Amino acid sequence: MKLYGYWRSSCSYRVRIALHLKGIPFENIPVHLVKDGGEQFRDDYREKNPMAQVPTLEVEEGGVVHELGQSVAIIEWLEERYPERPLLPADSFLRARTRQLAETINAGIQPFQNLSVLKLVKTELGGDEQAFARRFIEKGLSAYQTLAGPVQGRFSVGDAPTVADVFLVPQLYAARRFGVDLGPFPSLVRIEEQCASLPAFQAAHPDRQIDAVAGGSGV
Ligand SMILES: N[C@@H](CCC(=O)N[C@@H](CS)C(=O)NCC(=O)O)C(=O)O
Repeated sequence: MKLYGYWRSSCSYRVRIALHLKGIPFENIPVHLVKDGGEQFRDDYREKNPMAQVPTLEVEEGGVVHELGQSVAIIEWLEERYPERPLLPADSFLRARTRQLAETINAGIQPFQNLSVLKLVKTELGGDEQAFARRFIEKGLSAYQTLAGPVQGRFSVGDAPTVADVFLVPQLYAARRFGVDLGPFPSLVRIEEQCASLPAFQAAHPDRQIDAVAGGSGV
């Protein structure tokens, strides 16, 4: 299995966590989002992912190569194909809440902090792209903290890591990069600490990836 991704892309980070939590071996193939105008725009990469985004998971089964994009679709596929070590709770309402938490980040925050969107905000609209991203991050994290309140245990939903944590941890990493004050989100930081104690989350951390740049700036 090959994962095309970028060390500090939050969507790539989500898939790395899921793969490590499920104990699935994979090869990490870096796609640099900035170098040479962005390797995601190269024709050979667009053939794998027509949205020109990371991550893409490449899976070969029965002599057929499948290229999957969109971290939600990838993680849902992993959950179906590798049901042992589940990342969704058994109860249907808790499963729905877990997906709601993940979507609060996936649909409610990440698109508004994405590189190409921030470039437009800055260069075409003349806006402060960092402040723009912070608005959505703070709104989304606040909703997440409220929604997780009644269902959280050591992790976002109960006492085992779920898809919600797979989305939360990369989002908190991104929040810090955008200068968001995490003071108002103490329960999320506490959940993040629990996650950080697990080897799967440690192995997936951006700083541990082969394309990581020490003290890197930009994307
Ligand atoms: N909804 C997609 C979003 C993918 C996405 O936005 N990827 C970002 C990095 S996290 C990207 O490739 N950005 C490059 C660009 O905007 O040019 C997912 O969850 O995989």
